[in-house]
This record gives sequence, C-alpha cells and structure tokens, in this order.
Amino acid sequence: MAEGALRGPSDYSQEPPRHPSLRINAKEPFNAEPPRQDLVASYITPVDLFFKRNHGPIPILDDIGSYYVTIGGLVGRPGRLSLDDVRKLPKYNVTATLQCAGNRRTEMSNSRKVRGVGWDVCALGNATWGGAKLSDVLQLVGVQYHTEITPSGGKYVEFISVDQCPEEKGGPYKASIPLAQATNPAADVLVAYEMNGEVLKRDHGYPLRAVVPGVIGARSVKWLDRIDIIEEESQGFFMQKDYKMFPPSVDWDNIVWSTRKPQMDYPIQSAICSMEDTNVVEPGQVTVTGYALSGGGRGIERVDISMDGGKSWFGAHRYQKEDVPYVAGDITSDKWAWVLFKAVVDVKGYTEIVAKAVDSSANVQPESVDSIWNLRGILNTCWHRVRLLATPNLRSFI
Ligand SMILES: Nc1nc2c(c(=O)[nH]1)N[C@H]1C(S)=C(S)[C@@H](COP(=O)(O)O)O[C@H]1N2
Ligand SMILES: [Mo]
Repeated sequence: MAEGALRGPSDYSQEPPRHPSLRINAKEPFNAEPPRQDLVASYITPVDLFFKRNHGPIPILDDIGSYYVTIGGLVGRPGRLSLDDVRKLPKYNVTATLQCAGNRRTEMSNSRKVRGVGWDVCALGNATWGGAKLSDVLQLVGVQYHTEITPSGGKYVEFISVDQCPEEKGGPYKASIPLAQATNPAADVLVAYEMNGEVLKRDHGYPLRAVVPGVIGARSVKWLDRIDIIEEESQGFFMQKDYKMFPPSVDWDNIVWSTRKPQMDYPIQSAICSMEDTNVVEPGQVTVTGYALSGGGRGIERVDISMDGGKSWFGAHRYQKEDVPYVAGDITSDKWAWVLFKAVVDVKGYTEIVAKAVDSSANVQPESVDSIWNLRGILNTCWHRVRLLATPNLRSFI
C-alpha cells in the first residue's frame, strides 16, 4: 500500500516535555511508566502520568491544515479525512484501559532472560478516549456496519502511522484488526482525538490515533496517516515479528514467527500497586490496592488476596467509581476499563501478599511465571506477589 506524504522526525532532538516522576525504561525511543502508587491513586489515569510506549521519535503534526488520514485499499470509494471531518462524525467517549503486552516484563526476565524493554507493573493506563467510531469512519468510504469481507475481498483494517521505526527500517509503525471488529459499532474501536477531555498529546498520538479496546496496546496505532482495508493481516514487523505469544520451549535458535498469530485480546491480569516488591513496614494495618483487567470486554468477577503466599484467599473490594458498586457486566460499569481493588490487612513479621484476578469467563491468572515464559517476555500475567517485613520500631531499626 502506498504510504502518505507525512513523516515523523528521524532523531530525538524534538521530543515533547514529560512529567518528572515517570520511571524511564528507555530514553530513545522514550518508554516510561508512572510509579505504582500514582497509578492506582485514580480510576482515570492523568495524561502526564499515563505510560508512554514508543518505537521511534515522536512525530510533530502541528500543521493541522495539511493533515489528512487517507482511507483506501479494498474499498469502493477511497478518500481522505481532515481532523475536522472526523470531528463532524458523532462523538463517543469510551473509557478503556490500554495495556502494553510487555507490562511486567522485568519480572519475567528475572525468571529467565527475555528480550525487550523492561517494564514494572505500570505499563498501562485507563483513559476516557473521545473520538469517532471507526465503524462510522468506514461508512464514509462505503463499508457498512458488520462487514466481515468487502466485495473486493478486504478482511482486515490496517492502521499506518508516520513515525520512523528502526524495526521497520525507518518506515512507519503498522498494525491491523479484523474488519468485523472495525465495523462493529459495539466493539467501540475509535479514531480518537481526545484523551480525558483534552486534545490528544503528541506522546499519545496527536492528532488522531486508533483505540482498540480490550486488545493489547500495540494495535492502538498512534499518529494515523492511513487506514487501509486489506486482504490479510498487516505484514508490518509488529504484527509478524513481534507481539506473538510463543510457548516456553521456543527460543531464539528455533523460533519460526509464522507459526503463531498476532496477539490481539489481552488475558486476565492484576497487580498490587500500593507497595513495591519488597517492603519494610511497621506492624499493623496495611492497605493493599491494585488493578485488575481482562481483554475482549470481559469483566472482573473477583480479585483474590492471599496473606500466606497463596495457600488461603479472601476477596478484595472492587470498584471503578467510588460510589457505584462494581458488578461485572452491569450496564453502569465501563466494560473496557480496569477495576481497582482494595483490602485492608494486618501484617506482622514476614508476609507474602499475593493477588490474582478472575474474569467473567472464569479465566484465572496462572500461578507461576515459568509456565507462561516466552522469549519476548509478553503477557506476564502470573500471580503478583509482594513481600513485607513488618518490624516494630522501624525508626530505630533504620
Ligand atoms: N505509531 C505508533 N503507534 C503505536 C506505537 C508506536 O510505537 N508507534 N506503540 C504501540 C504500543 S506497543 C503501545 S503499548 C501503545 C502505547 O500507547 P501510549 O504511548 O499512548 O501509552 O501504542 C501503540 N501504538
Ligand atoms: Mo506495547
């Protein structure tokens, strides 16, 4: 497919300013996550603390008068849309959690080395995305709702960006999703121009990005240049040579990328964020807070907490909005968003606190990281453990 005229910078001399409390995992390209406690301080993640995951320098598309998204490929009426054209379509606000498939990679790497940027447990964030539905955008080029295949054989929608990624030999980031998902209004796939009620920031895809709820962050392409209807899944590096889940037996000397499909939905996940992995505290009450989420719009049925390393369990309080009880599948809940959890526990001596979540299809996080180890270190969703040493008279101890 032809690529558009727009190009992002080829070096890192024009990066946007960033919040000083972000934990930087890689500088160039910029990859950073917020501190654990900040992440769960609010249901909606503030934009400046939202994790940033990039594969190249951040594009500058300030000249909005010359910015268009070209829509083409296997459609009857290809066209191009300005930001204003997209804004004229009905606007939707969808609260959805974006999670990088590499979230919790560092922990997986500690078990057995993996390749990729190290992430703690905060490579995700929950935002209210404002924009047009992709299903409405595609209607403008003659593709109706609930289309699985176009008359000319189109089955996927490819998003193409303007950034220059080394993995693409300086070409742009690309990813695709099935046409059936793109044309299903209920899948809430957005061509977004707002994040938490503000114009999208450069770091997050200004002026337009895709937001694909319930799916690994890698498919929510930022800085859109083209949207193409294509026959097969995108042949881009990040669809074919990355973001695939291999079994623990596959290593760099025996990997055959084509044997696995690109990862789409993310699995059930949770992590404790009120503490680091090891903590020294005063004996007494400790509040355990964290997040739980599942892909594909599945709700969170339970979050189980253990105080004895996983032998016995009790349920944590779950919530999205403070005053609305959270019930998975309830119309008042945000189906694409995480659920925060809270439990107040008593600690003395040495305690290992464990969290595991269960989604509305009864999928449960796996116990061990070794059972899901994979060479790229994606989708680490094992039970999250934190250790506490509760020591009296901490002040004199230190
Ligand atoms: N154009 C472009 N889109 C992209 C990426 C990228 O590097 N370039 N990274 C992807 C990945 S892997 C993730 S996890 C999310 C991160 O979105 P954020 O930086 O807004 O948090 O964007 C996705 N979209
Ligand atoms: Mo990602």
